[in-house]
Amino acid sequence: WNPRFPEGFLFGASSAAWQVEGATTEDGRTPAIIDLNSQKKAPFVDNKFTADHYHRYAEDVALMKECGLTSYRFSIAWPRIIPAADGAVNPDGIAFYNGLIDELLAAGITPIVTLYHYDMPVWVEEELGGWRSRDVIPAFEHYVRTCFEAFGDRVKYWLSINEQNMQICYGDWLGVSKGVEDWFRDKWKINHIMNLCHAVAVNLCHELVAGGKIGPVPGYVPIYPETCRPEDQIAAMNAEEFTEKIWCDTYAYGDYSPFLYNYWRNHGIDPDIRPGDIETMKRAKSDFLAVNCYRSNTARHAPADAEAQDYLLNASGNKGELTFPVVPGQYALTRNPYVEYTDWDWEIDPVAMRYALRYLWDHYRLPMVITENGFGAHESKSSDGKVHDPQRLNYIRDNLYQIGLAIEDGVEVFGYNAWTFTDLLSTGNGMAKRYGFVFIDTTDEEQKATDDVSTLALTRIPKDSFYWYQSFIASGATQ
Ligand code: BGP
Repeated sequence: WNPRFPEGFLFGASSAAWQVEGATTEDGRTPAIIDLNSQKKAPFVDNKFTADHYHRYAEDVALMKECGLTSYRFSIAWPRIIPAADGAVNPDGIAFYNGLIDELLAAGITPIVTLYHYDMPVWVEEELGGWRSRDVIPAFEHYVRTCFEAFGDRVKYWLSINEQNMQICYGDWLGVSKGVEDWFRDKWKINHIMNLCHAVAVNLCHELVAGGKIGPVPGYVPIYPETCRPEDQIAAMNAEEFTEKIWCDTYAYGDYSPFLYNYWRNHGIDPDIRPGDIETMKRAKSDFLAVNCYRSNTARHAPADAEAQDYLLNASGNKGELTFPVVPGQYALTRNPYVEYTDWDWEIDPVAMRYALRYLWDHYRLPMVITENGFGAHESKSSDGKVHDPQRLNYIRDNLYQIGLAIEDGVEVFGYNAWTFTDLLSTGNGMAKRYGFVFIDTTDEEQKATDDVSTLALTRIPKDSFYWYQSFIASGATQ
């Protein structure tokens, strides 16, 4: 295999503040909505320690350098920067990210920074009404302006909102639907407010960051039709529209698609679009698409009189516990007999990566960077003290191969950031579901049993996939 990646292609890894930092009550950080969501649901664990990246980032960056990473995608925690309703900037929050950014740059690693990855401050939720209220827009604007002014001299790649599509599709799971009475209708108002915040971030970045580039981060899951039955093809198109295309169209064109306007009209939905909104969105031209892609889905026709079924994700890691959704008249998702599944019933389908890149390039002609792709697994140290993760190694290798093919197909991709560098908190499964190139020697139980992070070793142990990625990057893959 001779992968051909363009000169300067970024090989990195990815994380999110609330999943990796810990130190949730330190140095002025106030609670985020996702902290509360994490604590409330088993088997969620709270994020007070996780990988303790907040205190150990220098050690983590040294390991990134050893691995040969050339980029690191991480997020800034809004409640660390603006902890309270008075809008005062927290100097300790600024100092933490300054330290991380400088450490990365000194190691030759390009920072790629997400502005919003699920950690809205609780004060925004309680005092302004969260994503439900347009009052969030000036608060978000103040926060992102602060970030651009503080870090824009050194950070040139910015990401607006992580997986807005997944937040709207799975509102309860990601904490966005709190306080909403009629989710079916009102999620479109929330979505519109998020689009305005995205636009504010794009426009401000272009104004304030010299040479800055910014893009959205859709979570993209290619949808295959189950058979060549024409109705299955339409079902796959419906699923694609309702879970991702609606969002990508809006980012690319600055307006909602005729498909979506039509859907709103047919269902009597008012997304509360006000004069000037579409102009603001149209002015916000993304420089690239940041793509999170892990897997594929398969759709079949669902007649209008089919029984509706919610998407019940597998939260246990016992294979086979997932329940596929049925949306009457639109689509039903189903199992794909041609691919293997992880213990959490995620399709192991590297070809989906090539499909995603081809599809998005064909539709939007925006350069792309992969900001998430990875393999979640149950893991522990083996008797030799090492952590062997052959499934992850194969998965990452096969995904890179498919990216290489997409590039040969003519798609413009400038980087790959695997989820994730060190183990960190999974959205739904705490430390029970691990993704890292580097093992963090701790369990949820150990973290729960203490309130003092200094009692946890949290030793970093590079896994087999770390050494594979290291040799892959060093092998001159960037020719
Ligand atoms: C993405 C999120 C990440 C991360 C990843 C893996 O959708 O952006 O935050 O968690 O999914 O998901 P999980 O942790 O549920 O396996």
